[in-house]
Amino acid sequence: MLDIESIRKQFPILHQEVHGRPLVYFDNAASSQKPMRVVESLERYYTKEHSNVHRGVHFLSQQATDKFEEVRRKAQAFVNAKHDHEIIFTRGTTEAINLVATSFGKAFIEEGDEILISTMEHHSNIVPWQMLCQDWGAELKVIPIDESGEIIMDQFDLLLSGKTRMVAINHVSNTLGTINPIEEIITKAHKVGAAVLIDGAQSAPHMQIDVQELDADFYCVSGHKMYGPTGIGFLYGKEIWLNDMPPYQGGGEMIETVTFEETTYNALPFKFEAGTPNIADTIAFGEAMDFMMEIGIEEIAHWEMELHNYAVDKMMDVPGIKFVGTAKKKAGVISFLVDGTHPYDIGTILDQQGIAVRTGHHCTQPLMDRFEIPGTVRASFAVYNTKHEIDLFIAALKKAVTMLS
Ligand code: 7TS
Repeated sequence: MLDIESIRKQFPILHQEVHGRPLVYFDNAASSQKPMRVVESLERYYTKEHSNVHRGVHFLSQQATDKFEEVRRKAQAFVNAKHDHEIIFTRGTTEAINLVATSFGKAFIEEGDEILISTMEHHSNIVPWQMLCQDWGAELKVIPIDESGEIIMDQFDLLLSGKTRMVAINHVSNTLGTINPIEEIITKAHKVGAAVLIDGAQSAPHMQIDVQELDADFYCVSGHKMYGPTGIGFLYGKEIWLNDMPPYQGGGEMIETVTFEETTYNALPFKFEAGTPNIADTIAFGEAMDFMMEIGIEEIAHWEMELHNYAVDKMMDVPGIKFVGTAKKKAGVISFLVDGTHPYDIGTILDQQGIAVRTGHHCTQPLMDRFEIPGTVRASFAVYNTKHEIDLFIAALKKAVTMLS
């Protein structure tokens, strides 16, 4: 059993009032809050440890380099990558996907090739592929989903072919909470010679990931959804792909030798990390991964599922409630609508009662079109949330529905 109260104590931001009510933070899929050890790491770094990395012989530079590179090994362990040089630090999931779409595109995509994504992708896992298709004359194909928010696997089988070069899919949908059958998708994609990129923005904060067992070619995460700082995340890429992909950006760090006539590139991972990296946030991200590992990812997943089931059960009593996303396998995300009300109005009245949820299309506009809705209200959980908070949320939601009907 997790001691949620002692976990909550590590998050000062949770202990405040909003509009005169205790804050209930249920917007964790957008970004999670930070434990003190992450905040302290940032302060320590800037008050005692700052220096540039990979270039100085002096003490501070070497210490910063050691701490920075230690996080690469933590990230390697976090997703169980085979090599630490298969971890490329990026600003987050969005930059990781753009890196792959750009570099993989240059190396491997030709006119007539196909890229497969699903209906439930975040814009970050749609737009980079559209740009790749425009650049190289490839075609974007979309795997449909059913009413419950599950991928229709028969349709996936039909769309997959010898022309498919890349299947890019989220592990967990940020809007529906669906956990996708990525094991099966990866196995089938590999049979036709396609690579698979998994958008792990919503899975890495909530479930154990093993990229070797999955046999994923690329896996992308965002630190700020994993109790870490904003502006840092990473791309896992199989060495065999990364070695054959050209650099994403040019500059310092990513070179071996430079003359005006010719430049040769550095080895992995530095080939993909041009310029001074985000040192402070990377080191603090290491603290966030330690925080998760020390609690235990399985325990986090288990508690969030308990919160999810408790909330769904209580929400059934709310008049006119309609859940959007009822897949058999789900993570701690609940999207819903209430008959006769607009999501924005529900969100605003909840906010007035101290409850932070997200409303709108959640950067999944094509998914909203699929369900023919303008948006949803979304409550999403983290390890520090409690059943008491869900009770406050339900009471506030019932009040909102009464006010609006
Ligand atoms: N992919 C998924 C599945 C996401 O949920 C998000 C962010 C991203 C990619 C982009 O991550 P970033 O860290 O690079 O911005 N999702 C959300 C959300 O649901 N609400 O706000 C951001």
